[in-house]
Amino acid sequence: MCLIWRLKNREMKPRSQPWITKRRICNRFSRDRRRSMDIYLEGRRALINDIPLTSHHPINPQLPLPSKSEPLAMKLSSFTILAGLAAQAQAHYIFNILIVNGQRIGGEYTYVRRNSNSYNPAFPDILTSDELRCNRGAKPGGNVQTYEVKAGDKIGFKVFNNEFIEHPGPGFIYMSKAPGSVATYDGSGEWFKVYETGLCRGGGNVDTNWCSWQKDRLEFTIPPKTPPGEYLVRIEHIGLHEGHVRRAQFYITCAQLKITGPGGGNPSPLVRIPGIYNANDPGIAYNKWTNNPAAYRMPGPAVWNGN
Ligand SMILES: [Cu+2]
Repeated sequence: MCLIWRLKNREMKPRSQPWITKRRICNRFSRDRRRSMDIYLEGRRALINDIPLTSHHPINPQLPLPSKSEPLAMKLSSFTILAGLAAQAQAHYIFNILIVNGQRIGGEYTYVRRNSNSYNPAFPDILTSDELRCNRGAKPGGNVQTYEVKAGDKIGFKVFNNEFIEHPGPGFIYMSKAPGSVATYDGSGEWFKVYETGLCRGGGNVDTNWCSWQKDRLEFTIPPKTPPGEYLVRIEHIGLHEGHVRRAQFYITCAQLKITGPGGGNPSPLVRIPGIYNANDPGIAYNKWTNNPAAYRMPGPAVWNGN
Protein backbone atom coordinates (compact mmCIF):
# COMPACT_ATOMS: atom_id res chain seq x y z
CA MET A 1 0.00 0.00 0.00
CA CYS A 2 2.70 2.36 0.97
CA LEU A 3 4.59 1.61 -2.19
CA ILE A 4 1.58 2.48 -4.29
CA TRP A 5 1.22 5.69 -2.43
CA ARG A 6 4.86 6.54 -2.80
CA LEU A 7 4.53 6.09 -6.54
CA LYS A 8 1.36 8.13 -6.81
CA ASN A 9 2.66 10.82 -4.55
CA ARG A 10 5.54 11.45 -6.87
CA GLU A 11 3.04 13.20 -9.06
CA MET A 12 1.87 15.54 -6.35
CA LYS A 13 2.27 19.18 -6.99
CA PRO A 14 3.25 21.33 -4.04
CA ARG A 15 0.45 23.75 -4.87
CA SER A 16 -2.20 21.13 -4.22
CA GLN A 17 -0.46 19.67 -1.22
CA PRO A 18 0.54 22.58 0.96
CA TRP A 19 0.24 20.91 4.31
CA ILE A 20 1.27 17.30 4.24
CA THR A 21 4.22 15.28 3.16
CA LYS A 22 4.41 11.99 1.36
CA ARG A 23 5.77 10.28 4.43
CA ARG A 24 2.80 11.37 6.48
CA ILE A 25 0.24 10.05 4.05
CA CYS A 26 2.14 6.84 3.86
CA ASN A 27 2.30 6.43 7.62
CA ARG A 28 -1.32 7.18 7.98
CA PHE A 29 -2.40 4.77 5.32
CA SER A 30 -0.31 2.00 6.75
CA ARG A 31 -1.73 2.53 10.17
CA ASP A 32 -5.36 3.02 9.42
CA ARG A 33 -5.73 1.95 5.87
CA ARG A 34 -9.36 1.00 5.77
CA ARG A 35 -10.61 4.17 7.40
CA SER A 36 -8.39 6.31 5.22
CA MET A 37 -9.63 4.62 2.09
CA ASP A 38 -13.23 5.12 3.12
CA ILE A 39 -12.68 8.80 3.62
CA TYR A 40 -10.72 9.01 0.44
CA LEU A 41 -13.35 7.20 -1.63
CA GLU A 42 -16.17 9.23 -0.17
CA GLY A 43 -14.33 12.45 -0.86
CA ARG A 44 -13.35 11.36 -4.35
CA ARG A 45 -16.93 10.48 -5.20
CA ALA A 46 -18.11 13.82 -3.92
CA LEU A 47 -15.48 15.81 -5.77
CA ILE A 48 -15.89 14.07 -9.08
CA ASN A 49 -19.67 14.45 -8.89
CA ASP A 50 -19.59 18.02 -7.62
CA ILE A 51 -21.32 17.05 -4.40
CA PRO A 52 -20.46 19.35 -1.53
CA LEU A 53 -18.34 17.64 1.08
CA THR A 54 -19.74 17.37 4.56
CA SER A 55 -16.55 16.59 6.41
CA HIS A 56 -15.93 18.87 9.32
CA HIS A 57 -12.70 19.77 7.65
CA PRO A 58 -13.75 21.83 4.67
CA ILE A 59 -11.67 21.74 1.57
CA ASN A 60 -8.92 24.27 1.59
CA PRO A 61 -10.64 27.16 -0.23
CA GLN A 62 -7.39 27.95 -2.02
CA LEU A 63 -7.42 24.63 -3.84
CA PRO A 64 -8.97 24.29 -7.28
CA LEU A 65 -11.88 21.86 -7.46
CA PRO A 66 -12.03 19.42 -10.33
CA SER A 67 -15.31 18.64 -12.05
CA LYS A 68 -16.78 15.73 -13.98
CA SER A 69 -16.11 17.32 -17.35
CA GLU A 70 -12.45 17.83 -16.74
CA PRO A 71 -9.94 15.60 -18.50
CA LEU A 72 -8.27 12.65 -16.86
CA ALA A 73 -5.18 14.63 -16.01
CA MET A 74 -7.29 16.91 -13.89
CA LYS A 75 -8.91 13.97 -12.17
CA LEU A 76 -5.48 12.71 -11.34
CA SER A 77 -4.82 15.93 -9.58
CA SER A 78 -8.15 15.56 -7.80
CA PHE A 79 -6.69 12.35 -6.49
CA THR A 80 -3.90 14.33 -4.88
CA ILE A 81 -6.32 16.84 -3.40
CA LEU A 82 -8.31 14.01 -1.93
CA ALA A 83 -5.23 12.41 -0.55
CA GLY A 84 -4.79 15.66 1.30
CA LEU A 85 -8.40 15.63 2.38
CA ALA A 86 -8.17 12.09 3.66
CA ALA A 87 -5.11 12.93 5.69
CA GLN A 88 -6.59 16.19 6.87
CA ALA A 89 -9.76 14.54 8.09
CA GLN A 90 -7.68 12.34 10.34
CA ALA A 91 -5.22 14.95 11.38
CA HIS A 92 -6.57 15.15 14.90
CA TYR A 93 -4.35 14.57 17.89
CA ILE A 94 -4.45 14.16 21.64
CA PHE A 95 -1.71 14.88 24.18
CA ASN A 96 -1.93 11.88 26.47
CA ILE A 97 1.70 11.02 27.24
CA LEU A 98 3.71 12.75 29.96
CA ILE A 99 7.30 13.79 29.26
CA VAL A 100 9.64 14.78 32.11
CA ASN A 101 13.07 16.22 31.29
CA GLY A 102 12.82 14.76 27.82
CA GLN A 103 11.91 11.24 28.95
CA ARG A 104 8.57 9.64 28.29
CA ILE A 105 6.96 8.68 31.62
CA GLY A 106 4.38 5.89 31.63
CA GLY A 107 1.98 5.13 28.82
CA GLU A 108 -1.01 6.86 27.32
CA TYR A 109 -3.23 8.31 30.01
CA THR A 110 -1.06 7.00 32.88
CA TYR A 111 -0.66 10.51 34.31
CA VAL A 112 -3.11 12.29 32.00
CA ARG A 113 -6.85 12.30 32.61
CA ARG A 114 -8.75 10.33 30.03
CA ASN A 115 -11.09 12.34 27.85
CA SER A 116 -14.15 10.80 26.24
CA ASN A 117 -13.67 12.28 22.76
CA SER A 118 -10.47 10.38 21.95
CA TYR A 119 -8.33 12.37 19.52
CA ASN A 120 -11.25 14.43 18.28
CA PRO A 121 -11.35 18.14 18.94
CA ALA A 122 -13.82 20.12 20.99
CA PHE A 123 -15.38 23.15 19.32
CA PRO A 124 -16.14 26.62 20.73
CA ASP A 125 -19.27 25.42 22.52
CA ILE A 126 -16.86 24.03 25.12
CA LEU A 127 -15.71 27.55 26.04
CA THR A 128 -18.54 28.04 28.55
CA SER A 129 -18.38 24.50 29.94
CA ASP A 130 -16.51 23.07 32.94
CA GLU A 131 -15.14 20.59 30.41
CA LEU A 132 -12.91 23.36 29.08
CA ARG A 133 -10.68 22.52 32.05
CA CYS A 134 -9.53 19.07 30.99
CA ASN A 135 -11.59 18.18 27.89
CA ARG A 136 -14.79 16.22 27.32
CA GLY A 137 -15.49 13.61 29.98
CA ALA A 138 -12.15 14.09 31.79
CA LYS A 139 -12.98 14.02 35.48
CA PRO A 140 -11.20 13.52 38.78
CA GLY A 141 -11.06 9.95 40.02
CA GLY A 142 -10.52 7.11 37.62
CA ASN A 143 -7.16 5.43 37.82
CA VAL A 144 -4.95 8.30 36.71
CA GLN A 145 -1.74 8.50 38.71
CA THR A 146 0.03 11.56 40.02
CA TYR A 147 3.69 12.01 39.08
CA GLU A 148 6.18 13.81 41.31
CA VAL A 149 8.49 16.39 39.76
CA LYS A 150 10.61 19.32 40.94
CA ALA A 151 10.03 22.96 40.19
CA GLY A 152 12.52 23.73 37.43
CA ASP A 153 11.95 20.39 35.69
CA LYS A 154 11.05 20.44 32.02
CA ILE A 155 7.60 18.99 31.49
CA GLY A 156 6.06 18.02 28.21
CA PHE A 157 2.99 16.49 26.69
CA LYS A 158 3.43 14.18 23.75
CA VAL A 159 0.86 13.37 21.12
CA PHE A 160 -0.17 9.72 21.01
CA ASN A 161 0.47 7.10 18.37
CA ASN A 162 3.42 8.77 16.61
CA GLU A 163 1.14 11.58 15.53
CA PHE A 164 2.06 15.21 15.15
CA ILE A 165 0.40 18.55 15.75
CA GLU A 166 -1.13 18.88 12.34
CA HIS A 167 -3.23 21.99 12.50
CA PRO A 168 -2.01 25.57 12.49
CA GLY A 169 -2.53 27.44 15.73
CA PRO A 170 -1.23 28.35 19.17
CA GLY A 171 -0.47 26.13 22.17
CA PHE A 172 -0.81 26.82 25.88
CA ILE A 173 -0.09 25.32 29.27
CA TYR A 174 -2.02 26.32 32.38
CA MET A 175 -1.69 25.11 35.97
CA SER A 176 -4.06 24.98 38.93
CA LYS A 177 -3.07 24.04 42.47
CA ALA A 178 -5.37 21.53 44.13
CA PRO A 179 -6.51 22.33 47.67
CA GLY A 180 -5.31 18.83 48.64
CA SER A 181 -4.90 15.74 46.50
CA VAL A 182 -5.07 16.48 42.78
CA ALA A 183 -6.63 13.06 42.18
CA THR A 184 -9.93 14.37 43.54
CA TYR A 185 -9.61 17.97 42.31
CA ASP A 186 -12.12 19.14 39.70
CA GLY A 187 -10.19 22.20 38.52
CA SER A 188 -12.74 24.68 39.87
CA GLY A 189 -10.05 26.77 41.59
CA GLU A 190 -7.67 29.35 40.19
CA TRP A 191 -5.51 28.78 37.13
CA PHE A 192 -2.52 30.58 35.69
CA LYS A 193 -0.83 30.34 32.33
CA VAL A 194 2.79 29.17 32.37
CA TYR A 195 3.52 28.79 28.68
CA GLU A 196 2.32 29.81 25.28
CA THR A 197 3.53 29.30 21.73
CA GLY A 198 2.23 31.03 18.64
CA LEU A 199 3.84 32.28 15.46
CA CYS A 200 7.57 31.87 15.02
CA ARG A 201 7.65 34.03 11.91
CA GLY A 202 5.48 35.78 9.36
CA GLY A 203 1.73 35.60 9.03
CA GLY A 204 -0.79 33.13 10.40
CA ASN A 205 -1.85 32.13 6.89
CA VAL A 206 1.25 29.97 6.40
CA ASP A 207 1.01 26.78 8.43
CA THR A 208 4.76 26.38 8.80
CA ASN A 209 4.95 29.78 10.51
CA TRP A 210 3.31 28.34 13.62
CA CYS A 211 6.01 27.20 16.06
CA SER A 212 4.09 24.06 17.05
CA TRP A 213 3.42 22.96 13.48
CA GLN A 214 4.39 19.30 12.92
CA LYS A 215 5.82 18.92 16.43
CA ASP A 216 4.97 15.80 18.42
CA ARG A 217 4.99 17.54 21.82
CA LEU A 218 4.88 20.82 23.67
CA GLU A 219 7.34 21.35 26.53
CA PHE A 220 7.82 24.00 29.18
CA THR A 221 9.88 24.50 32.32
CA ILE A 222 8.02 24.61 35.62
CA PRO A 223 8.91 28.03 37.03
CA PRO A 224 11.45 27.39 39.85
CA LYS A 225 9.46 29.47 42.35
CA THR A 226 6.20 27.61 41.76
CA PRO A 227 4.55 27.01 45.15
CA PRO A 228 4.91 23.31 46.03
CA GLY A 229 1.77 21.20 45.94
CA GLU A 230 -0.35 19.01 43.73
CA TYR A 231 -1.42 20.49 40.42
CA LEU A 232 -3.56 19.96 37.42
CA VAL A 233 -1.35 20.84 34.44
CA ARG A 234 -3.45 21.60 31.41
CA ILE A 235 -2.21 21.56 27.84
CA GLU A 236 -4.21 23.04 25.01
CA HIS A 237 -3.60 23.35 21.32
CA ILE A 238 -6.03 25.31 19.17
CA GLY A 239 -6.40 24.38 15.51
CA LEU A 240 -7.35 27.57 13.68
CA HIS A 241 -8.00 26.25 10.17
CA GLU A 242 -11.76 26.57 10.70
CA GLY A 243 -11.63 29.64 12.89
CA HIS A 244 -13.09 31.66 10.02
CA VAL A 245 -16.33 29.68 10.33
CA ARG A 246 -16.27 29.74 14.17
CA ARG A 247 -15.07 26.17 14.33
CA ALA A 248 -11.69 26.50 15.98
CA GLN A 249 -10.63 23.12 17.32
CA PHE A 250 -9.58 22.65 20.93
CA TYR A 251 -7.25 19.81 21.88
CA ILE A 252 -7.00 19.69 25.67
CA THR A 253 -5.73 17.33 28.35
CA CYS A 254 -4.65 17.59 31.99
CA ALA A 255 -1.82 15.81 33.78
CA GLN A 256 -1.70 15.30 37.52
CA LEU A 257 1.63 16.44 38.98
CA LYS A 258 3.00 16.79 42.48
CA ILE A 259 5.51 19.63 42.40
CA THR A 260 8.22 19.92 45.05
CA GLY A 261 10.59 22.82 45.58
CA PRO A 262 11.24 25.92 47.66
CA GLY A 263 8.29 27.90 46.29
CA GLY A 264 8.33 31.64 46.91
CA GLY A 265 6.53 32.76 43.78
CA ASN A 266 3.08 34.30 43.46
CA PRO A 267 1.51 33.05 40.26
CA SER A 268 -0.55 35.67 38.44
CA PRO A 269 -2.80 36.64 36.77
CA LEU A 270 -5.21 34.09 38.23
CA VAL A 271 -8.24 33.06 36.20
CA ARG A 272 -11.08 30.54 36.32
CA ILE A 273 -11.96 27.98 33.70
CA PRO A 274 -14.37 28.37 31.99
CA GLY A 275 -13.95 32.09 31.59
CA ILE A 276 -10.58 32.38 29.86
CA TYR A 277 -11.90 32.68 26.32
CA ASN A 278 -14.77 34.08 24.31
CA ALA A 279 -15.74 32.57 20.98
CA ASN A 280 -15.29 36.03 19.46
CA ASP A 281 -11.71 36.47 20.68
CA PRO A 282 -9.59 37.49 17.71
CA GLY A 283 -7.20 34.64 18.51
CA ILE A 284 -10.04 32.09 18.28
CA ALA A 285 -12.36 33.43 15.56
CA TYR A 286 -9.25 33.88 13.45
CA ASN A 287 -9.26 33.85 9.68
CA LYS A 288 -6.09 32.37 8.27
CA TRP A 289 -7.49 32.02 4.75
CA THR A 290 -6.31 35.32 3.42
CA ASN A 291 -3.08 36.55 1.93
CA ASN A 292 -2.82 39.24 4.54
CA PRO A 293 -4.17 37.87 7.83
CA ALA A 294 -4.46 39.92 11.02
CA ALA A 295 -1.54 39.93 13.42
CA TYR A 296 -2.21 37.06 15.78
CA ARG A 297 -3.40 37.94 19.29
CA MET A 298 -3.01 35.27 21.95
CA PRO A 299 -6.27 34.40 23.69
CA GLY A 300 -6.45 34.09 27.47
CA PRO A 301 -4.42 35.67 30.27
CA ALA A 302 -0.79 36.73 30.20
CA VAL A 303 1.87 34.15 31.04
CA TRP A 304 3.04 34.26 34.68
CA ASN A 305 6.48 35.91 34.84
CA GLY A 306 7.67 33.32 37.37
CA ASN A 307 8.11 35.65 40.36
CU1 LIG B 1 -8.21 17.70 13.09
